Amino acid sequence: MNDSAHIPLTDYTTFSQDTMIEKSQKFYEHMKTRHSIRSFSSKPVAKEIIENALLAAGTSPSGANHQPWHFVAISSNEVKQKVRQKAEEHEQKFYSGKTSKEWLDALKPLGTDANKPYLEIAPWLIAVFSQKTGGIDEGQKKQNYYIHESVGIATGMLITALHTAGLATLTHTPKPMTFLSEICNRPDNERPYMLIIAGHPASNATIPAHAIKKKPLSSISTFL
Ligand code: IYR
Repeated sequence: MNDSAHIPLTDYTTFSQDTMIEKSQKFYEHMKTRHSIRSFSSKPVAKEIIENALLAAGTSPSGANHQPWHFVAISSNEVKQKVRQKAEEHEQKFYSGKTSKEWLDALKPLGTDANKPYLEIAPWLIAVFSQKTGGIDEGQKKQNYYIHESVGIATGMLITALHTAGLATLTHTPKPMTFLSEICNRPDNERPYMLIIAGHPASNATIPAHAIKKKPLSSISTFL
């Protein structure tokens, strides 16, 4: 097939308006039950579930379809321990001194601190990397475009896929995150974007009341 060939769209599904309304409502109800979880169970999660979620994330739209992402799925206890140790080192600095009072105050309702036991307890950590260069085919070194937008959408789709599979997640962004490149042995054209913790919630997991307060539609949207 030549580079500019187009193929017929054959996998688009049409629904009645009533079905569309029902599906959109159900999806909203489903997404309302996604919560950032900070207390995980060590119950194992099959690799196949993570693979399927990553395949779903890989269908994300991206600049020039270059798919400028790489996901490192970590289940090795040894690697998880390294990640926890480095992340906690950075978080200790974040929470004791170098962060503005305004930022620390904003985090108070979440009850977070420098301790991140879930980085070892949860069965999976998924380190998301963005690629400055790549291209659509393996091994290319072309410029990538709209990298943050593309990786952001793919990460959102990953979280949605994991949630839909029945897993709890946490989006974690230790600052700085460069240690993830070293631990995961990633090449120079990649930057760590986010760390997703995935697994089952601990039986006594709680969520901050602050986190379920979502802005109303009238505040997050305008219809013209
Ligand atoms: N990375 C730190 C701090 C933190 C920052 C924000 I913005 C959050 O929404 C939550 C936490 C931590 O994980 O504790």
